[in-house]
Amino acid sequence: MNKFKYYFVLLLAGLAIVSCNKNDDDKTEVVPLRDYQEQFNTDNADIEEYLKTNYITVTANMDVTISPITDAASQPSIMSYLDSATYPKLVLREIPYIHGITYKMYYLILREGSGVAPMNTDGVLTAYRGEYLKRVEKTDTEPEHLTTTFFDQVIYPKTVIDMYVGNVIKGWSETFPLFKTGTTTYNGDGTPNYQDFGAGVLFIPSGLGYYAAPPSSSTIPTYAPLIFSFKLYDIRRMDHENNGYSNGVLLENPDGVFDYQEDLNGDGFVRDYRDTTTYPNPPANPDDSDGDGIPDFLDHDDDGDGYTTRFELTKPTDAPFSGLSKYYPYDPILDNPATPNVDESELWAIPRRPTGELTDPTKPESITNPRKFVPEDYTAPGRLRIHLDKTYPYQKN
Ligand SMILES: [Ca+2]
Ligand SMILES: [Ca+2]
Ligand SMILES: [Ca+2]
Ligand SMILES: [Ca+2]
Repeated sequence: MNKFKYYFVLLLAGLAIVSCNKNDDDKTEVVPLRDYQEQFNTDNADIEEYLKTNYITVTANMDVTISPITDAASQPSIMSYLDSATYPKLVLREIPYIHGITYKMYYLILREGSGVAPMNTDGVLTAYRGEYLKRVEKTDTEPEHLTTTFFDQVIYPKTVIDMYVGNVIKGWSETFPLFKTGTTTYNGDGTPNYQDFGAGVLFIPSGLGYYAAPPSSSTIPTYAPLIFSFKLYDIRRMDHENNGYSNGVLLENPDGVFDYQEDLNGDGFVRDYRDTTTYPNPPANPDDSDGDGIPDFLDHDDDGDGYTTRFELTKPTDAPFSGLSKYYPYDPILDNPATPNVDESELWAIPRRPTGELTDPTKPESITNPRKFVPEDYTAPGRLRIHLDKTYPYQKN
């Protein structure tokens, strides 16, 4: 379903590999990608040195300044916050499977946030500032040392970034779900005020950044670890089934179940392990109901029963199923008190296989003698919803 996307990614990588033109005889030298494990070891050593030799100051609005330590007594290193009981707290997170190795990534929690966390495939509205880390060789006047160079920032974000379709670096999508939004109030002119939002600093090894292929429009060198400070202002829930690309345009056909509702093991992440460029040795996918390799968040038929999820979620046309949509919502929706003239309630959520009386109690349950739905079938917590139940609709044999 998404193979076009992978071709695109491969093409980008290919361009980076062959772009080193040499000599005047028009021969192109192919530079192989560096070994992922070796590059990670180098990056991690640089990041750890940086964390031990720099300190951070944070304003009330979560703006950060990181500077080299000049007075160890008054300037605790960033590394000293590792596993701290209070904030700031530095965390070392293991991220397995990407490029066939287990990455480790440091991130600093300045504040977790009081709102909701995005999935790794959701949209995020974030203010951020990015720098890259570089080791400078020894010169006659200076010893070998690490420098950081600013490359990009957004202070007043207006665009939600889709972390899946937008193809953001893994250092972002593997970390943002560990933070939450805050609360938003609006000024008289409609401009937003964000409070209590999650904020942090990411220290990203190059393999979870741009590796050998930084954006050509940027000043980032190849194989550069990245440092992002960010504020998570808002998120947008996404529903990502699509039919690939046509002339570069994504043909969207979502199934009506948001990605976060297709996260079967509830860990905040859904991943497509068919992308063997990113996952050369993939694990079993915990978010793939029918085990066909297509994770639920991209699968048009989650339970593999031959009926699309969209079909299985379609409400009958007779009363009392009238509502705002012809499809069942995932859970019942309550009326919004902020809009007293509109009734947004949708009581008939995605049901489980019906558990009521048989249509004809004298005969066994079958495709021609189904049970009737009862109200709890639409509301029982933890119910196996029909689009994930292979035994519904009733099988023909
Ligand atoms: Ca979906
Ligand atoms: Ca998951
Ligand atoms: Ca599947
Ligand atoms: Ca199905």
